[in-house]
Amino acid sequence: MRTDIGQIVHLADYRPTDFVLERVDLTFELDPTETKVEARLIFHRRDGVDASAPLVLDGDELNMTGLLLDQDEIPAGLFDASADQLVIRDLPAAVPFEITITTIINPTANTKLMGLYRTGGIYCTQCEAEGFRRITYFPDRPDVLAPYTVNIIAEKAPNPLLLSNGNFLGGAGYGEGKHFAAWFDPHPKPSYLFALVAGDLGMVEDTFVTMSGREVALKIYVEHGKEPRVAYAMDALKRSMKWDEEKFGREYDLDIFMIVAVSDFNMGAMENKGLNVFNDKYVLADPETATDADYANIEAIIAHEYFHNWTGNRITCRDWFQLCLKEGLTVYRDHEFSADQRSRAVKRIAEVRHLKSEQFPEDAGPLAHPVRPTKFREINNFYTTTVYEKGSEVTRMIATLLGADLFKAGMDLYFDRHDGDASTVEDFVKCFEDASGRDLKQFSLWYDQAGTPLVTVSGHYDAAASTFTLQLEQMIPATPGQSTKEPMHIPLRMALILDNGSEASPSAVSGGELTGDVLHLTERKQTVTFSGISSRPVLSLNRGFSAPINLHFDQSSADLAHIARHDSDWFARWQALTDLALPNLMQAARDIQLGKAVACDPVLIATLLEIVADDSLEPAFRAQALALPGEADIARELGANNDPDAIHAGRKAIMAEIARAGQQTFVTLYDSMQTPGAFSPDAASAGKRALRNSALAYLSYAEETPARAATAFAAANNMTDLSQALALLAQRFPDAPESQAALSTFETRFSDNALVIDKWFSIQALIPGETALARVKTLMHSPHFISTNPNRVRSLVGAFAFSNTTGFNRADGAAYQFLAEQILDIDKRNPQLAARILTAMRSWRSLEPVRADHARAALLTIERGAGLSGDVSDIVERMLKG
Ligand code: 0A1
Ligand code: ZN
Repeated sequence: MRTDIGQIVHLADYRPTDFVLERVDLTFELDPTETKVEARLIFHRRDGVDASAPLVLDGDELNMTGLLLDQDEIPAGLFDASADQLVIRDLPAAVPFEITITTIINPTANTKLMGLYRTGGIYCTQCEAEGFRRITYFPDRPDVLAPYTVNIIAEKAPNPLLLSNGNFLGGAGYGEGKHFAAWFDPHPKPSYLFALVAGDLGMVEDTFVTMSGREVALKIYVEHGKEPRVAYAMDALKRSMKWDEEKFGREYDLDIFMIVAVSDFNMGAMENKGLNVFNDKYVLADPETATDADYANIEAIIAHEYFHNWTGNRITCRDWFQLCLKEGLTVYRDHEFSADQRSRAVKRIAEVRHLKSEQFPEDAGPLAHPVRPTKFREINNFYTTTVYEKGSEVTRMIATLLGADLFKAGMDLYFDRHDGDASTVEDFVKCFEDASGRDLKQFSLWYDQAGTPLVTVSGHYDAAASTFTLQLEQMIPATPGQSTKEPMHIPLRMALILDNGSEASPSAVSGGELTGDVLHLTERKQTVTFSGISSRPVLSLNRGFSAPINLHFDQSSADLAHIARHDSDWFARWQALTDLALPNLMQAARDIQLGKAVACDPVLIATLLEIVADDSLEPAFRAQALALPGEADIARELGANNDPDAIHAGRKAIMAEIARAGQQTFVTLYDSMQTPGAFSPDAASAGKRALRNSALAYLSYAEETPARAATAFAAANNMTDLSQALALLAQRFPDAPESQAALSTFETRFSDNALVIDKWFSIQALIPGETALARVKTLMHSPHFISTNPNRVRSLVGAFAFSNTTGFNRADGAAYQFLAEQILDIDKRNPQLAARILTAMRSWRSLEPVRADHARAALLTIERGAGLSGDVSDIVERMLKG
């Protein structure tokens, strides 16, 4: 057991290690329950470090069987070894020395899926963030970089494949029935990027010729029989490699790039140097089993992990507080990649939807933290949407502030200056300051201040003076540990749209800086006047979501409809529709609570129907327009004291009104948005499917019968259409015989495909209402339920807690208690997974009082749980305190 559980680590306490690690030489003798690891580590004492300073190495649940200094046994009195630390005293002051450590580890018993573990009969590792210390004692921190040699010895028959980072050195037989392989990674790397995979897997290979003409072997390993489902991932990999050369000038730097897909993995994927390990959900796809969303995710995650080779691996983080340095930047890069591969506007809308539904609640609740935190108890709990997605938005704002050319110059400088370094956010920002000459000091507050800024705006047109005046005010809400905030530098892209849809060009601007279309809000309060505006304009503000803020601007329905129809920025059009819809959805929830009839603003209905019927607009954009803000979005806007049942019923009522008004439009769309011929996962075809399936969903409200969805289910020839029809049947008409029949057909047809059975679980976990909890409990006894498989647990328990707003938030609190029991159970095997699912309750304080009391009681049940992990106790305590 680790003894540092509960200790808080502070950014301010950072200091370099006393000893410099020069080289790492690892030998693994693999065995399912007794793997022997010999680590030979060459160190020297850092200049200026006291000769009496001991070498302190991290461990976690380790069992050491040997310890040598320069090949001689170290006498008992000169070291202390516990399961979580090794301290060695009396080491040479001036010359390098070699420490050899032997540990015995049990990969089969490793249910935490950190360190070396078994999945699907193979050996696999996960070392980020602090998993390497579960393999051997080590300075397990990202600023300790060294080249690694890895020797792997294993039984040959079950383990024909022996893989590690870097380039293959060679292999041979090794005694009876065994063989070995040696790998060398010349690029100094931190331990979190170490990987080893051994076992028997199928492989698909290809090659990529880099911009300097080097041929790189590309290999994707999957379970035997799954090779036909790898083609899309391989194609996405080659496109990513090309894109990074073209857009960022980054070339791959080894002879081989490998991806291994495994079925038990705590996260999406991992960027280990030259040997990425993936959750197989983000590798495997074919039309019969993968949805359009799956294809898009595979493309994005393959790209993300590949892009880490430069942003993360070649330039890594000095300490874990700098996590956003690699994650925020790499998410920004994968977002740009997907935008270039697909429709940029639709991609941006999807990003912002995700940011608002996941990151904004995190930033507004007890788990709020800065993009670069200053303290943590358990680093695993900081792989958050704030670090990733808000971190990406901060990078995007730098690009917006500087413009494309200076942003590129800053990135080039960063790669030049810091290649091979373990860097900080300050290093990164300095590159943009040096490349542009712009002072980014105030801007840097985005890294340090948590909370979503609220910008309140009012506008006034003075016809006599031909001026348009904007009053802007920013407020950053208090968050745990940060009660007061400084005003931030907020880049707001904007336009003043005239009656005919054209954009006004002001003759002068006073009271604020406008560069191009970017208005710089830097003060707490600012009044900006635009002169030479000949008629009353409609303000389009925060175009493209240039800043991740909440915007309060009381615009009339007519003005919003004007933007929705005429703005040249598609994102702004979607945003205006959202702003038109939200007050209706909020009012509907209030009306339901008061027992009043729900009514929808005719301007919303007319604008929406006009847009979705406009064939000059991309189908994917129209589908986004039809997807009204979700229940979590409405809850967020309503703020405190919200009632999930009323929100759900109100949203349904609004959808039904739109559906009845637009029934003919939806029938036409449903009939016309077909994608005949062979299935193609391209963005345009996916957009048509999305629009057709939205029409189908609205028609289920207009027609109030499962018939059309049942026909769609029977006719579907791809997983997108099939799963959407099934979800519609199950979630809208749970008791209909058609729905029960479809669920069982689906189960039988895909019973041997784990990723599709995950969908079957999620679809049922999301059936709303009072019966949901009993259904989820029953499903946990299904023969398909595997409590040790993270994807399966997430697809049932996770989907229920995160996304079934009515079922999970039932008024009697029974589902909160159910979750508490599940968290305590999962925590015994896999603390990381338990902690992550528990964050589903992060917004518990904004529930109405009865539910909030039940939620608190469930959190207390967890807090009192025996033997709670550091991961879960960190989350539960912050949730109760914040
Ligand atoms: N660096 C990975 C995320 C990751 C983090 C921790 C893990 O441990 C279970 C696994 C993966 C990424 O950003 O993709
Ligand atoms: Zn990442």
